[in-house]
Amino acid sequence: MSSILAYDLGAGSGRAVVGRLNGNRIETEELHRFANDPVQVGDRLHWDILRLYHELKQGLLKAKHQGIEVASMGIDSWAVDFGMIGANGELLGNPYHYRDRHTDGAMERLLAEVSPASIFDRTGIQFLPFNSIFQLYALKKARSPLLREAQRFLMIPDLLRYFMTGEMASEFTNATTTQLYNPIDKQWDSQLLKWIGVSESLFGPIVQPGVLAGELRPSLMEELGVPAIPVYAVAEHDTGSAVAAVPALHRSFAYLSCGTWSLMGTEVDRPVITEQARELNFTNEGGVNGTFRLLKNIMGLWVLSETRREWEREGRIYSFPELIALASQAPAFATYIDPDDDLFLPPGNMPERIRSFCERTGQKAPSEPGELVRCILESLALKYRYVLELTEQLSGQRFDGLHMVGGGVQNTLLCQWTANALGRPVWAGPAEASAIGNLAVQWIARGELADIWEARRVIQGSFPISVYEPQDVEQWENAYGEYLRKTGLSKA
Ligand code: LFR
Repeated sequence: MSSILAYDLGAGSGRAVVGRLNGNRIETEELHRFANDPVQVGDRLHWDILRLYHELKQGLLKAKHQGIEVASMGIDSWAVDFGMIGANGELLGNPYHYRDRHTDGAMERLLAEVSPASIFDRTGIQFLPFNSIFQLYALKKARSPLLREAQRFLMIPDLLRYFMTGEMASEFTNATTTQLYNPIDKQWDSQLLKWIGVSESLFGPIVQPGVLAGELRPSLMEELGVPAIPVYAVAEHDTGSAVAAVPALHRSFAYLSCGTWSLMGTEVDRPVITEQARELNFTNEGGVNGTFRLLKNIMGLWVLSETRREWEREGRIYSFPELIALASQAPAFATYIDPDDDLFLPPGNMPERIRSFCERTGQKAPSEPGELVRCILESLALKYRYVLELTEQLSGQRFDGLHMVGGGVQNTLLCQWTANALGRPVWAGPAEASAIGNLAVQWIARGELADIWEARRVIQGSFPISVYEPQDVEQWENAYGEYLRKTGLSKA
């Protein structure tokens, strides 16, 4: 039984997970877990990319020390962010964090020159102010020296894979999130690059998940004292990997990948590039096996973690279980937010912003921690209902329930409230979906699993899935009406 390795980097933490396939059962073991703390320097917020690379090496060292022979490996991470490689093959500068404010106003500025329809028709990608297209446009407008010197654009997992192997290639699932990839022509879109004034020569070949993309470079093997390990391009966008691991047994299913972000939608065979999809701001991100993820970003547990961080700054330390306990004791349905309001995107004082949202919308502002957390979690559950109904409209399907995967499934209160808000069951698990999807793509590439559907069957049989049946449906139904009214969202 061979051991393979998945690196999964989230916006808050990363992990190295070893997977073994034992007949029809997957066994996983977390070898290494590490924090991913972005670093503010002056006005700019960066990823600590070299530290992350250091942590990847620690994963390999831990495997070696435990006598694990790693047969292959793959890396996935959050999307849209990138590094630039210069003429000498070295990284230029520190990659920006997608929540950095250098992109403020860039999307509006570009959309005043080029119509949203002409960008959406070429990409099928939702408009998020931090998409790589707007980051690059902001760099261009700021006359960033980065663009003058750059020879190659590499997204975060491509970059880390390059550090490890010395080979440069852009992986498909993550490439689609740039909003510069054209899924009809199946290549980088030259017209879009012309519009933003960025040279097409920066963009290299695109490889599909499952392609063997190199092996550890000799200097790294020597440094760590490890043998040559094959490195696969997996679904390098973490959401792509997470959805590959949804334990669905049939073609038509709805998912919620729940972590820092909440990504909700369905899997489709072809991108849905229609006026309705553009108006609802849905996206079509590339998936495994030629599929696409018709989904919408919801701000997710970021609002909660950033709220907790604010309290921490004030010296009030709460664990997540403590916050959940406080929320469950606070009064129900008191105030609501739309987590997707622009207010909540950048890092900062979330309790204050939640209060200002409530004041703006004529609601009594929550003040106690339990009230704030209750407001966030109820609002998320209700927003999930809103987006699920939009997904149904857009895809012409009706879903019997919702598959919820990712770290958010550990929040049992959120799982239950989501089932209540939807009036449908929630099937929660696995929590480590991205790492498992990363492993699954490697097993398929290695010929150990037949295809994505066999992978999903095996995942379904290997990990516990908790079922949440809806409760208090009538109260939640009433709350949904109130929610739409108070947040100003119109009926789906
Ligand atoms: C989730 C995720 C989302 C993407 C956001 C920013 O981790 O990858 O899919 O929209 O992070 O990159």
